[in-house]
Amino acid sequence: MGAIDYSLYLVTDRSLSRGRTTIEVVQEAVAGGATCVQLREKSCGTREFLEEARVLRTVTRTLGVPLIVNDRVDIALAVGADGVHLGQQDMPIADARRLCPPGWIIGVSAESPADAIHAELSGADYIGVSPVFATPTKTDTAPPLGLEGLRKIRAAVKIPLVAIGGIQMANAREVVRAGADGLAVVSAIVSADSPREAAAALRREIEAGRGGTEWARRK
Ligand code: TZP
Ligand code: MG
Repeated sequence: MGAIDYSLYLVTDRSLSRGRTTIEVVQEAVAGGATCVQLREKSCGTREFLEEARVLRTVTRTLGVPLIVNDRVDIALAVGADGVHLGQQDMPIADARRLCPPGWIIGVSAESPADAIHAELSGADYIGVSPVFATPTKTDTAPPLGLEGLRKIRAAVKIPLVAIGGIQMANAREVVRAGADGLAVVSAIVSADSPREAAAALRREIEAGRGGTEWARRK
């Protein structure tokens, strides 16, 4: 996989998908403009997670978007995903790097500039800036960083930043303007009446935000 387009980074959540399957939501969201998909499963067993990841691997390959697996290096490796996303309590980057094939994407969640600097020095490919805003989707988070916290992390590292937490239409533009390379979104897409239209609308906001980015793009 070449350079990843993090612009609109869909993070799945079956419990918020209003009865639609994760596969359906992904197909619709990518049709609308999602550029990257992370499979995030917090409650199903390993076997079910693996089976779903395998189907999603085929689907994302057909759709031409990268597949990142949340938390589980083993599942990501087993299905030939493009990479893994690791939180501060998950496997350290150095261990994941040793296990994974060359060119694999490793994303790391950072809750502070110190986390972000550490992740960059450890060889992360991108940082999930988490959370930017408070969100009911995930409540066991560090205090929200806000746009100011995002700006501080932007100033501290050079690798791509994907902002997550409470991102929706009303704030997407300002999050991009504060320095995010991409927006990671759960509920604003998976719970929308139309994930396709929600993704398309968010993409328009991202492009609008890029028209007035405070930070020179570093890529
Ligand atoms: N990590 C930090 S906040 C969050 C995750 C997985 C959930 C974001 O969900 P939403 O619905 O986009 O606010
Ligand atoms: Mg995790």
